[in-house]
Amino acid sequence: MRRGIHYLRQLQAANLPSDVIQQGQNRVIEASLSLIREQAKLKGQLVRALGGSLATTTLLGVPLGHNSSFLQGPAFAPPLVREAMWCGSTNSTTEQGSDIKDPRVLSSVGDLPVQEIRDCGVDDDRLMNVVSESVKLVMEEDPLRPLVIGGDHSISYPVVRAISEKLGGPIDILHLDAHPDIYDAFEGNKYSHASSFARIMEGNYARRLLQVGIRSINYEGREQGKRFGVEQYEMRTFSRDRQFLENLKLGEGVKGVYISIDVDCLDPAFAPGVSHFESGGLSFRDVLNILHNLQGNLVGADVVEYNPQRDTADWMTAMVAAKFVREVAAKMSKVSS
Ligand SMILES: [Mn+2]
Repeated sequence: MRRGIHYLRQLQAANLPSDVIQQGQNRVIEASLSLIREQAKLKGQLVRALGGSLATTTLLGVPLGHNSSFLQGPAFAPPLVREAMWCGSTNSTTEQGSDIKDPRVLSSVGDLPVQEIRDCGVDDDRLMNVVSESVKLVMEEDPLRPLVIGGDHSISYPVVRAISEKLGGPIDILHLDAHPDIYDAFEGNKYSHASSFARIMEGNYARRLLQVGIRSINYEGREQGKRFGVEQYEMRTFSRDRQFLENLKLGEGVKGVYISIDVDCLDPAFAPGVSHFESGGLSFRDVLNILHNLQGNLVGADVVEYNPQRDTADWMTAMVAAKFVREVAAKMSKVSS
């Protein structure tokens, strides 16, 4: 059972009453959220004491891979991305001059213990709510703003939902991906990584959804795109669209801008450590040009679908994902020196 729950069956086999199991699950979830909450409180206090920050990007790892349709390696991504961010082969200054060693630019609340929660038999309806709760705990602490390290793309739904609910209205989303991830329920799974943007659009959490890098899309993907008014920019017309995409202004009249980066938006030549090799993609510089020139108030972001089990021996794609995280972090933070 791929999406199955490993230890719960053993618990049931031991004839434990369901209320015992449920109370245990509640305690594990509460303990998990306490760890995130206390880290967020401490980091918020620290940043406020230092002063001068209107927005501090805060990393939250969500090591969840079981909603993938093909491989589940993204569950192992967050620690490797974190490690690559501080790799001694490079320095801590981003291309536009922010220093990610400044705790007002970049902070962290650690990783949500997704596997531990699942091992207690918690189902996805509940797990997705826990992901949302963890994002809200970060946002409780002004000026922290969440940058989530996935995980497969299913996490974008609970993350965007949390941000929209917390801010009290829809946001604009810039979604970089080879795939539109907008199936109604891929292979019957409404939480599939291929369905996250259908859930987001159904919930009215986004006003505009711009999908960039698309090159694996079928009839349902296009129909769902039309149904939800999605702006789909396909790779086959990228040379024509480039000018527009490198001058985006988003988020005006709504609560802000969210950026979701699936590492497979890149051509696999640039990023082999992904589950779905889809040739004909963006270069890393194409994405940075779009990102650096984007005008808008970033309120959250994710970098998802890095799959360490597909990476090269020298962790090349971990460095790619880490640079995305660093550059997005610099873009989202607002620090006066
Ligand atoms: Mn993708």
